[in-house]
Amino acid sequence: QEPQSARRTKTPAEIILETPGIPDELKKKLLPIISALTSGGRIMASLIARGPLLGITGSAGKENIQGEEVQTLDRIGQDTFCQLLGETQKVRELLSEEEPLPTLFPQADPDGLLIAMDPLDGSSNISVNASIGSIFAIFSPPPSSDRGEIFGGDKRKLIAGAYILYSASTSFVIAVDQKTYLFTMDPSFGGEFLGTGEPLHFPSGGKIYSTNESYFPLWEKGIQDYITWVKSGRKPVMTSRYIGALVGDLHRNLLKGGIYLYPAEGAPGKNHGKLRLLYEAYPMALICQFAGGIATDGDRSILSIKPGSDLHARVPLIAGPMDLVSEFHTKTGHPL
Ligand code: P6P
Repeated sequence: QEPQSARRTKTPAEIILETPGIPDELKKKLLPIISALTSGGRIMASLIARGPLLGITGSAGKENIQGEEVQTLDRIGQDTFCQLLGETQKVRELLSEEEPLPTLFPQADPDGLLIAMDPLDGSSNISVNASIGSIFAIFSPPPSSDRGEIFGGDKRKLIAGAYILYSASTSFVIAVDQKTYLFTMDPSFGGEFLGTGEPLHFPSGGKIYSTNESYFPLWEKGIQDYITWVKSGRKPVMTSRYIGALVGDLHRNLLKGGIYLYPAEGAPGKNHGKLRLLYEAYPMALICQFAGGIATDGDRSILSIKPGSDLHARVPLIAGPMDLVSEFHTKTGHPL
């Protein structure tokens, strides 16, 4: 019997319905969208769990717009979430890492929302049964006068960020109306996602840093000095944990307190790191911020970056609790 304090009894829909800061008009759009995300999460969790038996853990034999090898499950994730979100009639445009341009849903509510997604992030982990995730940024559309801009132009407003983590259990985390909530899929309860309804908050004093240190030679000196310091000069020193999937690394750091770093590589301005602004950094930044943390590009808050016309623009990403990210910025000479 789980201890009473850990009882998970609320669904994402119940949390959204009882959140005073979300206008009813927006709730009517968010509820079917969240239902589509959790339904897609159930489907993907089942396919990922049976992947080796179904022969779907390998490569799809082609590259996506990013020049990355597409895994079969990447395509299945793309098709699954695209269909489920389209069926809500509450999504006007869906931007995906897997497609160069947004998918348009002309039948949708003209005031429908815009969603940017990475349908399956960290897919190189699939074939070795390591954590992977799906990441979503949800935007309110521009005013009707600006409808012509692709994906809402710079008038779209980020209103929620969410991810699904496929791991030892399947988690659904959503940041909306200044709070970040965690739900866990209960396979014995029809795959419903249940949570306590208590908002998540980064623990302070964490001692974990997550980065791929093989890029150390490419980083600017300030970042090299910081990474050297956290392992030797800092009191207490930090320990390294890196799953190679943003959702898995950020989730552990959100629960235990840790900083995730994907710094820019090469000379400043030369390479903007690897992660995508619209469907990786933005949603993770909202999730961090509403859990008492912050995400930056090494200089400024991710949420202060106005995306340009490149919908697949990359940014460096430093994400975690305020104490560790502030410490990073102070040590690298860009105090917050
Ligand atoms: P690297 C996965 O491809 C991803 O986009 C993130 O999920 C992950 O944190 C990062 O890239 C891993 O990149 O260069 O360490 O393999």
